[in-house]
Amino acid sequence: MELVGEGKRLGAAALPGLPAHVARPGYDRSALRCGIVHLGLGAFARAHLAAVNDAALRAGAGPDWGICGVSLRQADTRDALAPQDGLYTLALRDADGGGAPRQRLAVIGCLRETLVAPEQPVAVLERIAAADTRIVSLTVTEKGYCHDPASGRLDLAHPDIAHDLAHPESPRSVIGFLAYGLQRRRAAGRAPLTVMSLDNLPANGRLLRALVLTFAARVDAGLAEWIASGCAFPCSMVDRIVPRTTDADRRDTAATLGVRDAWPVMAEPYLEWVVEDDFAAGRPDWTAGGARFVADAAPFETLKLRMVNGAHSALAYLSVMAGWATVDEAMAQPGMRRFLSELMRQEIEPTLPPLPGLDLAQYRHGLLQRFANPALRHQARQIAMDGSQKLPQRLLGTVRDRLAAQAPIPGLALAVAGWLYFLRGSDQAGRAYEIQDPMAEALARQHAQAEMAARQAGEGPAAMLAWAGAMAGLEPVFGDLGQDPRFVQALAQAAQSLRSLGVAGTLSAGYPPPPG
Ligand code: CS2
Repeated sequence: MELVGEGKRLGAAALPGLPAHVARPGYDRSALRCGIVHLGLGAFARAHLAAVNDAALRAGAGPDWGICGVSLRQADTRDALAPQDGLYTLALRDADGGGAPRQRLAVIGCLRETLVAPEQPVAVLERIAAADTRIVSLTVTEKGYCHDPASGRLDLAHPDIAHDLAHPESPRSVIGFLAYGLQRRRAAGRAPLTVMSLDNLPANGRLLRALVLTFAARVDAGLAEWIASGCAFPCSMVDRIVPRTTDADRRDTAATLGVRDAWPVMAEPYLEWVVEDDFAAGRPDWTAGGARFVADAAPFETLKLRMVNGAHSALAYLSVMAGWATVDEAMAQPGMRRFLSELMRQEIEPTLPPLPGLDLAQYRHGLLQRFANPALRHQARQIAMDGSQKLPQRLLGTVRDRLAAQAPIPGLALAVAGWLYFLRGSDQAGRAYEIQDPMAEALARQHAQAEMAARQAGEGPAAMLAWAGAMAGLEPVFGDLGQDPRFVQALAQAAQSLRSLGVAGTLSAGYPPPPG
């Protein structure tokens, strides 16, 4: 990361001098207490939760709802933002009717404190226990939950979990931080609070509750009981595309602001947040920033994970293999838009629970427009990360529902085959890349075994069937799906097409074929 040039830096003193078109806090920041402790202070949280919370504060939510942001691994966010009084810029980018890029800038003010967990683990635990704290929220990505993706159970063999069970003063995992932070809270005689997951996992609140309770029960049965009976774990659906910030984004933001911002965040204007109205110790009125409170978030989560994230992952693996760097570049390739549209229309949409009032065709069109946004430059490689943690809820649940309904899965199989193909570690032009995935080693072993099985099976369809069967045997990801011959057969067919025609050839041939 480069610290963009010389000159004045964004901070409280710079606010009055910013160009008039840049929105700014407009509430009394110095009066803010940290009612929210947020674990995982990445770009997504700063462009989603914090942006919505900022809107609530501007609308008069009051001084209780500042955010203490916690980075779980690196110090870079704190190092960038602390010298700026926690202020940073959010740039919402898209294109106007004529296709010209445009952006709207706002300085977000609700981040009042930043902590770095490995440097100050006790400070983080104390923050969770503090009297002011009423919500602990999380964006730690799928792998941060330390669970087995196929079964949803806490992975007790995970090195961070094993470490945390032995080190109550210096946990590493979010599960450890939550359990020991709540233990301190209980010991201090403070009231239970809300623990709110904002990650792309189905029933994220219920999953998190089960993981925390499993861990807490090993620490102290009374603690587990206190958490189970008093803390709330609302489920939520979150949606906003937030690419990683680049140095070009930093330069561009500095040029517009007239001051340097070490870590602005870029996002699309679109935002969805549907959260269950189940809070143990109050909450701000986030509707001011576009949130919706509901009794049951499950249908919204399924819609979002299967349509947005399912299509995103399908596009990402095929694009990496074909050498298309960004999502908008991939969307401009012959066949890609059609493939994603048909994947959603024919295979994903029939599996979705009813959502009264939702026009699915419009949602699908809107989503394809969002992917085509030329101002985001969202890297396919970023989405391709951590596939072992993402595929179950993005694609495999849909596959299961389709198979249970005796329905065909050619598009879903192409998406999954894209991931398996991507795991070979080099694209179609032979350029090597690293597989970033907590299961990278197991995936590489499985891939090598599958290649061997294919060679032993000979040529053509038999070889592809052996290959697909071996890859689908990856139990932590596929569970029992790997035993279903219909799944293995569809995977083999899609993989065969990718191998013989390549990604571009497969898509322009109109894969998957129309039904009937
Ligand atoms: C993406 C998501 O990186 C990924 O895996 O699919 O981060 C996606 O951009 C968001 O979930 C959109 O809400």
